[in-house]
Amino acid sequence: MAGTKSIDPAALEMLEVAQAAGLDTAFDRAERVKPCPIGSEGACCKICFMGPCRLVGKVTEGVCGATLATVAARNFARMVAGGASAHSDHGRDLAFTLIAVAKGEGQGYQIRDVAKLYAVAEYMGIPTTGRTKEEIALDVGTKALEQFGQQRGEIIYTKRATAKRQQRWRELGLMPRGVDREVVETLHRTHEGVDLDPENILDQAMRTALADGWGGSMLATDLSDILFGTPTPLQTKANLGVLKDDEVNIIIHGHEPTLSEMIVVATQDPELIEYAKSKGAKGINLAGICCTSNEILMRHGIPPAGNFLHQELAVMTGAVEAMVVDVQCIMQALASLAQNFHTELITTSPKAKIPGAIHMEFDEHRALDSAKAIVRRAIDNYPNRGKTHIPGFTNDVVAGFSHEYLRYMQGGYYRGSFRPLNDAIIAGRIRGLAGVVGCNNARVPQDEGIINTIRELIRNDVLVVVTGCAAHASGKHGYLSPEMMMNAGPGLREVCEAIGIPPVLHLGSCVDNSRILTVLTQVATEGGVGQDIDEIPAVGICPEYMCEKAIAIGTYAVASGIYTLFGVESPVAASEEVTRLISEGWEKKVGGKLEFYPDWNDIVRKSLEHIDKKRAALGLVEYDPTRYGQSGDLPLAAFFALPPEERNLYSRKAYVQG
Ligand code: NFS
Repeated sequence: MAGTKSIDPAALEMLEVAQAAGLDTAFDRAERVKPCPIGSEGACCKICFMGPCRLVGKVTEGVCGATLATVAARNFARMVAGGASAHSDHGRDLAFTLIAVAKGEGQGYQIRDVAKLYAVAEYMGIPTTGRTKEEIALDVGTKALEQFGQQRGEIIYTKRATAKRQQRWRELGLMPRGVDREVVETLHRTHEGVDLDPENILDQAMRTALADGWGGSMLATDLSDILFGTPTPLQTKANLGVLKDDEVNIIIHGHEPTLSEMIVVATQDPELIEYAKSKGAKGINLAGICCTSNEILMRHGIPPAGNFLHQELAVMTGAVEAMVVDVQCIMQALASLAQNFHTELITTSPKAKIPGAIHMEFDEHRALDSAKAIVRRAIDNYPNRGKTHIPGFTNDVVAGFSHEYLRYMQGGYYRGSFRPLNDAIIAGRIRGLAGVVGCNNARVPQDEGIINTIRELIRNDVLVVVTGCAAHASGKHGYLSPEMMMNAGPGLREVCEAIGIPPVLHLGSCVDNSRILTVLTQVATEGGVGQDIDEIPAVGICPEYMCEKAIAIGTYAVASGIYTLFGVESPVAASEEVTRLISEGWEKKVGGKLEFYPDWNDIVRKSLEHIDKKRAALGLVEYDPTRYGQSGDLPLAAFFALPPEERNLYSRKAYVQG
């Protein structure tokens, strides 16, 4: 049975442990708790108290007369609002942190990337000459905060889209205002008896998503880079095998880098390391789960223990002294599961408490003290550890490709550009681009859709970028290691060798999907492969989506011009009209469309068809897998003949920050 639940050997091993111990996981609950067939397809309306109305069979309208399309569109728009809120609220907290740091009140934090601070100040029209970095940071933080609540007019970062895209948004009335306003308006419009036109509701869903993608999320990415450093490639390992039998294991799980960054600092504190030794441990080992893991992976090389469905499995190793969580994607089941082990579940955000967990509130004004207290508590728990079972699976990972680094690696610090990438697409060495992103979902085998999709795409010379839990899946299964270029198609392999990259590039957490928007815009601006995102041979894929954030991301990807394919099932399948509106309808408007395919084979097929169609529309040479691959084999063989420690293709020294 376990074999159908995951393709990850570490997960399968832990599921056997769970079964033997009689412990329950999301994998089991997904079998027991059947999805509601009406709600799962978008046909349930529960926004007023004459209902809930279930629009199935002969029932074609609710008590108020709302049609199935209106109900499904409203449900969809509310998912977007929920997802956009989560990502953007995370961005807002980073603005508060930057302001605190600028005022000298952010204990332990500093401004790590001054070059990025200047770049962001320039976007925002904030003067930099003759000013200290703190003065600039204060203005940037304050301006960022205003962006969230901007009531009228276009938010600043939409200027970062191509001129064509901006024009399109303006003409369609999709140009977003601040995300707070868009979310509130979406909740208003989808209240009982307001906006009843499905198409109009879905337009507002796009506008709300854009306010996140080109607003809240993009700000979250930029402010994180300013505070914690813009990522450059780092090497580490991934999967549950990164936990250590003889050290204090702390897992940081959730999303916000403000917490995890300070925990990283605290775990490196010599005094605390000594304290851990005094308790019989050899040291302190930090690992991550979900997106906060991506944040500290790409900036510090902290190993990820796994993705969303690994959170319970990590606790079940019995080797985790503390699982420290902040916000988003945290299962309530962790609290009761942890009762079976010595593991302490520690919540840290005033926004996210869990019954049964220990709450140690994290305050960014005394961040380091808060982090040290948490680490100390974990150390104190080490002597309570019982029997452990750490599955011995890890894979090599290279992570941390920011769009800045991608530019840099294609021409150096002064002459960075996207020209080599565009030339490779034009020549057909690279067939096209794909972003594979998003979650695990306990209703489908863990990692199966993600990994099969990626494997087939790189085999077909599609360069893949990954974020979120799809990035963790890639890491766990070896897809983020340079050796993976052996499995890429011949043209893509040549490019990977020439630039020195794996065929699958880790771009960060889910808010960093905004980096994908930036990369695609820069590719369009570079020229030769279309003047706007919808003309580029590129797709967005979310094979195992689980939450509203994924729907929000998918929607801003589409509104930015990306053909976006989701796995699992469509949350609006009940309404043919809404299904048509978000696919063909949106394609006519914005050039991108949203489709759902439960079978990853369909996702791969549709993606390649789309990429080839876009290549043809641009008049590029037809993709031919036999055209390339001879020249590259020799250097590749020489590369792998090197001892592993000399195979580091990434000279980090050359990339000067700040
Ligand atoms: Ni994204 Fe991150 Fe993972 Fe899905 Fe959850 S961690 S913000 S939502 S499950 S990818």
